[in-house]
Amino acid sequence: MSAPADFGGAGDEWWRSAVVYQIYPRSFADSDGDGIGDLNGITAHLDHLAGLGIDVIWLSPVYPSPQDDNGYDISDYRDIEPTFGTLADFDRLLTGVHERGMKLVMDLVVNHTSDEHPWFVESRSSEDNPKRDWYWWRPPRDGGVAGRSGGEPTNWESFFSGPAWEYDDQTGEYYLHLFTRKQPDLNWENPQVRRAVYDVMTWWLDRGVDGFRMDVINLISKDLRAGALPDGIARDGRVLGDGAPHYTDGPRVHEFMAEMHREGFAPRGSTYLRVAETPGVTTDHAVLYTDPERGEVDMVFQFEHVNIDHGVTKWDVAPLDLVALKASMDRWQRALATTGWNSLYWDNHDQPRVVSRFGDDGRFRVESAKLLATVLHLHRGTPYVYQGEELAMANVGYTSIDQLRDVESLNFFAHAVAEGADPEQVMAGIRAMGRDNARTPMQWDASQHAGFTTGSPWIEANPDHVEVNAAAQVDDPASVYHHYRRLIALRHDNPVVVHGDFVMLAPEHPALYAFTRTLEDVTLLVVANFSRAELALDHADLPDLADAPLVLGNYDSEVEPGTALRPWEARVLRHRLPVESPPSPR
Ligand code: TEU
Repeated sequence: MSAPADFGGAGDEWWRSAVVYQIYPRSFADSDGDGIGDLNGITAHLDHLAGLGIDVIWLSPVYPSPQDDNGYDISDYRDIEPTFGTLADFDRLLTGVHERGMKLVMDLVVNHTSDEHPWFVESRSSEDNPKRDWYWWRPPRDGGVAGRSGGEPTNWESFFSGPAWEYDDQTGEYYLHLFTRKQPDLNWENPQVRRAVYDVMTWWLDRGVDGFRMDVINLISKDLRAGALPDGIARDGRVLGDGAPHYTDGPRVHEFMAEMHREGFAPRGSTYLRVAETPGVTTDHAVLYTDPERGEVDMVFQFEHVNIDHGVTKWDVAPLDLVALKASMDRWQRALATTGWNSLYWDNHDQPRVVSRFGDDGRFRVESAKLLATVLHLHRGTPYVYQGEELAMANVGYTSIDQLRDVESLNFFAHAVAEGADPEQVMAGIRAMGRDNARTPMQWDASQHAGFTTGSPWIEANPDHVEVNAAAQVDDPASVYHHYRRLIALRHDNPVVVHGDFVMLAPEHPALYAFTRTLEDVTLLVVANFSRAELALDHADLPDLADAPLVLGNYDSEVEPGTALRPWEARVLRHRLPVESPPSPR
């Protein structure tokens, strides 16, 4: 096992050399046979993560929740969802994590609550309730009929299809929900709301957690500069419009984040990990969020590279354009090169599996999974591994909507089919992009339900678990799991991987992904072949590789340096810069 990241004292940015592992608790490990993952299941598998060399675990939400959006709809911020366990189970998990030298980061979902949260229950009860203003209540728009299509205060479409406003006949007003109707948006304009959020954060930090991943935190400031919330632009004569420009990186967001830092973290004597999930963020805003001088957060999850294969919507899937992917990754590497910091990820619980998406989950599943890991982990930033990514878990190949559980896919299917779309066509989009691809049970072994549960799982395991599973990989040094272990060790042992400057090479090449990382006199060169065809290393951008030793590759058998890359081959090479010859002695 490699040395863990340097967890120095206060003020030390330990997270720069760390690797984070994301757990989606519902799908990780079920200890009590109810078919749903739980905290004790996670505790029982901590050695899987310690064995990989992981530094930090990020737990997707485990709070009490009606589970309309699998826990991203929270009804109590200070307890544990009974299906997942108890606070005592949580404390045991936290102890187990800390005993292994790892850290634990919670998901903080405070753009919205559940509609079953007592705050919202109060808020909805009457127009003069003291918590009325904690959410976004608005009367029907002028000329609109309350509760009828077109009556909504703005034309914004929710992320999960349909209008972002729900009519509530209790008071005859609408409330805003950017996500499902069971996820009303909190009104961050109200200082009491902000205070309540900082109190929740303090409560968990006091309990010993090591930071937060902040869900859609760049959507908390809605644009009120025009007085009322403005309509968004609607494409192709549709009724609903895109509200994103009016709530993404809004006018007060940096003020709120600075206040959160001041109130939540600054008074404490340690360094936490604070990662902001920021859909639609620009590089300019990302620099502001992550500038250490400003102290807002440490890094952001940006979305540009995982939107590369989207058409007009995420469901119109385009083939991977490697040149575009490289251009995007390069842009972000450059933008945060001197100020700020990147998060590096391919997979999470909202994305399809990367080996199916950008790799080859057929004949070259193992090679392409290792290649994708190599390329990502050698960039500058903090890498995130999503559960099962270290095993090369793949998309399911969904053919029927009955196999799906995710509210986003179910809503999209219902809306699209109601609007006259061909169900087969709709399924094609869901098959490629549906979030349930990432949410099938973690594949522990080849047994029934992949060793995830002894009961009946809430969502079926991917049938490929008979081959793709942890038991088959942890003892096999040639496995994808061990490749991840080596990549993590490489980062821990080599400051160039953490801090080195990034330079993209051959940006226009359609199959070669090549770049260097340089720190002082050490240069690493990464060359990766995103194709099934052999690829000669003769591009003019590449240095002479004849005597560049291999640091890490994804094929078992070594080859002579400089020879063509095999299908989906990736090599990390130590590039010796030409040594300047000393002046010759007289
Ligand atoms: O996701 C926010 C988000 O913008 C997307 O990832 C979104 O789920 C996807 O692009 C829709 O196409 C976060 C959480 O990660 C996600 O699981 C939640 O559903 C969402 O916020 C609401 O809390």
